Amino acid sequence: MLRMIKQFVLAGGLLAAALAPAAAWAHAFPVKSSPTVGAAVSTAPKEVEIWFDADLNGLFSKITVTNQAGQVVSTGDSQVAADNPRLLTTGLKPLAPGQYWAQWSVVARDGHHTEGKFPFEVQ
Ligand SMILES: [Cu+2]
Repeated sequence: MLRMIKQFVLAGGLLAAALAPAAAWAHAFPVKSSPTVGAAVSTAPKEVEIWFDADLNGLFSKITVTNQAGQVVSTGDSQVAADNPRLLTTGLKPLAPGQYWAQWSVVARDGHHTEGKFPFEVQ
């Protein structure tokens, strides 16, 4: 019986050791954004901000915003905030009412790439 418990504890310890690096090396995924996902805003935003759950590599991280016609309405290069390595921002041209997509493509400090997109609407 004691032997069984010892083996169980050992197996549990190994499992924890195997899981810990995976958690510490998580990729970057959005935790919130402005505008929020699927939002309908009455005032055209001047920028899109996305907060991630891991530090970003600014060289390889960007947000591209397009209108319904597929035209790019984001301006310049996306910026990782100087005071927050998890916040990525892009400027926007003046937005007319309509549907828009914010596409994000980022590389976390662990070197892993993730991407996705979400819609928002200007009323
Ligand atoms: Cu990763």
